[in-house]
Amino acid sequence: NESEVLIQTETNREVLKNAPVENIVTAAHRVAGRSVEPCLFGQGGTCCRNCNMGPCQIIDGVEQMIGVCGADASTVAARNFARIVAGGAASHMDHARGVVMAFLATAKGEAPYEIKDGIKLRQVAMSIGIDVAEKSKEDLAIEVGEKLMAEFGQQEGGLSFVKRAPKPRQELWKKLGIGPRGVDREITEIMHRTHMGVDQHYENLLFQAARTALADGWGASMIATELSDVMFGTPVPIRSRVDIGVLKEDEVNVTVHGHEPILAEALGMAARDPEILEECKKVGAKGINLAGVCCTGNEILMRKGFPIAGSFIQQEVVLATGAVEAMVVDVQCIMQNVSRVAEQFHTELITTSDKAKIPGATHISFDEHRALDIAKEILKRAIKKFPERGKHFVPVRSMDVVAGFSHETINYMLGGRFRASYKPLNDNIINGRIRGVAAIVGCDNYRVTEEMHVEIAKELIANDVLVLVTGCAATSIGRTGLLSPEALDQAGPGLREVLEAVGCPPVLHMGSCVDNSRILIAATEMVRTGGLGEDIYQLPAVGAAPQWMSEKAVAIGQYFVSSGVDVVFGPTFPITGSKVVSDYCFNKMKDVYGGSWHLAKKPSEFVNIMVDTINQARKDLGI
Ligand code: BF8
Repeated sequence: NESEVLIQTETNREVLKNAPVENIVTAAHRVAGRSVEPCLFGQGGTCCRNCNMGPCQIIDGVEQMIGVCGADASTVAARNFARIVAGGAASHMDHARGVVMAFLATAKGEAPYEIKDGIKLRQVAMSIGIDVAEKSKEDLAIEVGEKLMAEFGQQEGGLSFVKRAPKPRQELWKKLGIGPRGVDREITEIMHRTHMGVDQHYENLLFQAARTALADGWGASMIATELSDVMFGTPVPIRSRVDIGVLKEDEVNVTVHGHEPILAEALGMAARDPEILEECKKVGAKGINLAGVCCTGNEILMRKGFPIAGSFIQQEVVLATGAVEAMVVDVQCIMQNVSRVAEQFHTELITTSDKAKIPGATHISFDEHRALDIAKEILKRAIKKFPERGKHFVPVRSMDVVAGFSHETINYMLGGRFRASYKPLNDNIINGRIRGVAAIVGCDNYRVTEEMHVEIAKELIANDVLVLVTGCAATSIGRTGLLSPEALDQAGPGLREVLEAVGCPPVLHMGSCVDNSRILIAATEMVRTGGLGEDIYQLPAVGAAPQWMSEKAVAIGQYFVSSGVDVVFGPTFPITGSKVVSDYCFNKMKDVYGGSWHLAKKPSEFVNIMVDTINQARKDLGI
């Protein structure tokens, strides 16, 4: 029923109404057109498909409704939850592996990138116990890369970056037996322990889920962020634009969609190559307009200022403009339907990862050793498509954003006039000008109203809460103007006073989803600076993913909870079919980690939980 289709964002509605091809079908239409309701057993986490005696659908408390093997709702929900975390963490781990491989190739002079941030390289090296004295940038980079690469296959011992966490936190993980041993090992163990007839205690399963999530946040994601910064430059504040209106009439529009910065950086380099510009001229285009979709967009926005054409829920609509010559994708969050929408236009869909092929797409295998040549080949294909652009509709709407708030930038900008430090931030929290810090992260999703991220962010800044954003939440908040210093007039008086003095927006864009690791580092720095307790759980800080969609979001949420942060998810959470596991995640984890999961549906519920959590932490600190 067309009238029930909830098309999110004004721009999406405008494009679909004016698209040159009628009846473009997007995820929003498919949600409305579903003939069966989503399965409640699946939604609550109590459908077990882990062996072929089933599938077994289990209702908590109904005696005869246990699995054929006898598994009850708590076992099944915990097993399924652990597998979700494994899926999410694996994505970040494989992403990080790709970054380290490109990093090593770069250090050895075998890839066309460079080691851009020598200062950060030395800081990273020292933080993982490597002696930096008298080593060339390249030699040091090889040593760092090899040490971190070895941690993927490591069987025993800890991960280097875990040692950055506050000492009491590390001791807690040790006591609980959940310090990650190797990046890849924890995933294998989850898959083993959730196989039929292995681990059947929900708490034990959830400890392994926590350990795997920590291997993601304090391992893989941190490796990806840190080495990408060293290789491509640590973000500093940069102005750009977001929303579909960034597509250009007179340029070859190439959207790059997915996650790994290695491909996008190469396309960025190739887009400015004289040979490519010459080719553009030949077809009457002024140049290449490279625009991001999803987290790849955040990566090149933060570091290079390239615009973002769309978040997750805009990926099909970006193509529905008929103005995109090529959509180049790598991995994660790419809907298969982009292929069908592309086919309705002149748009070429190009897959580049051998791990991710899509029927109907052209596959050009990307290899960092030949990055620039491959990027040029891709752009030449896009340029050839430009003369074929037929009827199209490019909306006017796009919004100014300031991005680039790495933890180093926050340190520098909020750090006072004389030297970079978190002390002024802590002082402003202690004196109450800033009530606390909240992260709004994760996906956007067709299951909820479009304004969730925005309404929550607005309410929080009005309450003097400093808001940090990453992922598609950052893009959707960016579309409404909150990522620009002009939005400070919507902030509470204390927050406004602090941020006005340094010219910061009230909502700070910290990057892609792997860049949630920047928030872990910022939190650790706040603890280390003093005055706000000895461990992360004491900070007046909270996280939320109000429109989560992907397994990665759950892995991220779990590493925050296990690091001591309260995290609010909604509108559903995949363990609610088991009362025991719900009680454990929503209550008992607070005793175990100092932070727990929370569930909310409406923006006002999110805000209440988040502000209450911050107020309670302030009270406990006596500030
Ligand atoms: O890693 S926020 S929809 S793009 S999963 Fe995907 Fe979610 Fe967007 Fe990035 Ni993150």
